Amino acid sequence: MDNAAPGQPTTLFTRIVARELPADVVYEDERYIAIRDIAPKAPIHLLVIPKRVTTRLDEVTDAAEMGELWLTAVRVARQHAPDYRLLVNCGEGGGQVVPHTHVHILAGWESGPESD
Ligand code: DGP
Repeated sequence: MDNAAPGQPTTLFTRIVARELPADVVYEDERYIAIRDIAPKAPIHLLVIPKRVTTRLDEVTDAAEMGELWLTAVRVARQHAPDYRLLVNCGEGGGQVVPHTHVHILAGWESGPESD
């Protein structure tokens, strides 16, 4: 499936969307892809990635787009676990490494996030 907006910058994640790099894809629609994180920090660790490239979450200024991102993250999370944590790292100082907006889904602990 193509990127939602042709001519946008290439990122690690657009290369995954374009299938130029391998990934374990757990969900995809016209505007989003969800993959398993390559270095999981929880028994279930997924990334929900908008195909329209923004560098970081606070560049998403449209309320509908912001809402759709979170609704998609919730929907994907619920497909994998009854309880979960959603997390966004925003900027290097916030722990962001890949400069393409994404929501982490963390789940699957036996008794909550601090149990591992
Ligand atoms: P962040 O720090 O919020 O930018 O998170 C980036 C995440 O992306 C980090 O948890 C590791 C993951 N990641 C990095 N490179 C790859 C990759 O090539 N494939 C997959 N599936 N995940 C990756």
